Amino acid sequence: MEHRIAEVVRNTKETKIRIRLDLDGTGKAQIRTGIGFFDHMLNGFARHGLFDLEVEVDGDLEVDCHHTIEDTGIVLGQAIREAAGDKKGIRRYGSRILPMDEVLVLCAIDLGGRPYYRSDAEFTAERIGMMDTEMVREFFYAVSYSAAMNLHFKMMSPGNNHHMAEGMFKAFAKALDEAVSYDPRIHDVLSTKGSL
Ligand SMILES: [Mn+2]
Repeated sequence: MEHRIAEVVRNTKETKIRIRLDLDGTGKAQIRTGIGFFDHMLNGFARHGLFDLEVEVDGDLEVDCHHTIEDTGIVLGQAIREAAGDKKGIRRYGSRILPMDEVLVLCAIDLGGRPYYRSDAEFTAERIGMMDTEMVREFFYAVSYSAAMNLHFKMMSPGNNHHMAEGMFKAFAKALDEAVSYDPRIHDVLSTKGSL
């Protein structure tokens, strides 16, 4: 089977970003965003989604982490959309309830071509390492509109903020892996419209 790969480069005055995504990888990651905790999250996303992922970001961290994280979400969403291609034969929907110690988080996605983001995750700390916790929402919101996917999170059991963020990234990885995976019974695009 041919690997579904996308490489996206985006350069602005605030950030320079290159992402290469292989949806049919094995979980190899090379991540460098300049934000340690964010690297940790993207590594977990690649590893647990079994995607091969290269992320190089040169962002205006002298301002704060906002542009770097939001723009990485925009580019990752674009890479997901491009790599998924015409979406023929894929399951389209994916979901996962993922535990991380005391935390339990649900992620559900639909690669149906329309963006929507909803999450009830509320963090109690302002920051995890050098990453502002409010950027978790900004990141996933950017991914959802840029990939044109419905993306929902339910924080079923909140707890340690590191566990909450990491649980969300891993649940997203598992849900996306399912949504882009092939079902041999689906020969065309899984939609009554005929296209996604
Ligand atoms: Mn961790």
